Amino acid sequence: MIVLHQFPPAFGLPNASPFCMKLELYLRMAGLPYRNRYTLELHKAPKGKLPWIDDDGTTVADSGLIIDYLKRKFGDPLDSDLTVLQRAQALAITRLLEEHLYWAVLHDRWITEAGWAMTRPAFFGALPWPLRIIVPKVARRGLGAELRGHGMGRHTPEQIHALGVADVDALAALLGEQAYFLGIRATSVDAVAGSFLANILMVPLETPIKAAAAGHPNLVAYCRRMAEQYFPENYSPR
Ligand SMILES: N[C@@H](CCC(=O)N[C@@H](CS)C(=O)NCC(=O)O)C(=O)O
Repeated sequence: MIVLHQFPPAFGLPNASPFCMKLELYLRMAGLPYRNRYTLELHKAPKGKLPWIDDDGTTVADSGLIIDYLKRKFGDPLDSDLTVLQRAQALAITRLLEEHLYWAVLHDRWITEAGWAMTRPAFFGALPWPLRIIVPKVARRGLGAELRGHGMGRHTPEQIHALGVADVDALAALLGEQAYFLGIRATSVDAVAGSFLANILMVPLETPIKAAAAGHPNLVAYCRRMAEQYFPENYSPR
């Protein structure tokens, strides 16, 4: 049995980490049985980040590498008939979401005061005193350093929002009138897009990036479609 090590649910979502939610979404889309193990123990994760899996003694870290592993071991029901062009489109969409838009969202959650007022209690509220005071400060400082290391954190908030809005507008154009990002059938890139868009549209934090996404009816409908199809039991869509 696959054991999925991920953060506990937060913000009314299956997971407030888009990478954790992506993997759980993929497992559901591919029809693979799994069990959740909710954890905050990053030091036990093979690469110090979540999610990771333990598949009957085989540990694999990184959502993308885990999906590659799952495809090799259990087959590829979602992507096996994709063309070379569709695979390239999926890769480009994935990179946009994971390597760019993600960092703009992190900025809004961890650096802005409104975001921090939501993130801090949701992620650290269950810690005992004095960890509840110390850990969030250290984590926020570390996240700020990561944002600067990436480069996103060197921009002004206005510039970060403009960059994120451009990503969201591009996603809306790419989705167009299609039901899923590559056409009429859901493929693994929808695990990425569905989880990242839910982490913008279905989180109670009002930002220019969320407003831009909410202004695209196709993205809003897509997000709901994915939620209702794959997480009918534990979503509280806003
Ligand atoms: N490339 C990784 C990224 C995973 C990732 O960034 N996870 C974040 C949560 S969204 C994490 O565990 N952060 C903790 C940390 O960096 O200390 C994947 O696809 O799994």
